Amino acid sequence: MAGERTFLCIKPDAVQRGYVGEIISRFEKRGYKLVAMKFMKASDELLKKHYAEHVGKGFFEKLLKYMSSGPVVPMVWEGKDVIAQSRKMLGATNPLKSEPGTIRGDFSIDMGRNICHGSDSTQSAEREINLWFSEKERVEWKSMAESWIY
Ligand code: RTP
Ligand code: MG
Repeated sequence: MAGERTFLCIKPDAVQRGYVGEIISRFEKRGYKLVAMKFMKASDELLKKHYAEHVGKGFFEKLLKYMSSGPVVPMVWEGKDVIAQSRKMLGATNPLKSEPGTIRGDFSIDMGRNICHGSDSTQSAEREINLWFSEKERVEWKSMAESWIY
């Protein structure tokens, strides 16, 4: 459905390397609609909730250090099949396994510096959107381009 929403988060390495505009641009150009966005440093408390499924794993402390090392750009995007499509656009978790043309495949080479997060399911998307954004921070608006996209 066109109203499907996902949570994406541009990670600290991408902010430092100047890829914020490029990443946003890929989702805009594909035809997805931006619903919410902020620029912030994520607290350990928030990141532990966000990556709850990974707490206790061998790579967790490194992941926490990486994700809290600088500002991030959390966002909500909307559109047809956006959860699955944005994961495809990101590429595989390990950038060495990401196809060229994907965000990770084009801009990264290390698993611990993989540029951008995307929700992996409907349930994760709902949980992550609610975790990072209040209802007031989500902007309800009509895109004038929509009738040319759908
Ligand atoms: P993300 O949640 O960030 O979108 O990444 P993902 O779904 O593709 O991968 P996930 O399994 O959820 O892992 C979350 C992040 O943890 C780091 N990681 N390191 N073995 C490792 O060293 C390892 N495994 C995962 C990556 O930064 C990954 O994106
Ligand atoms: Mg994940």
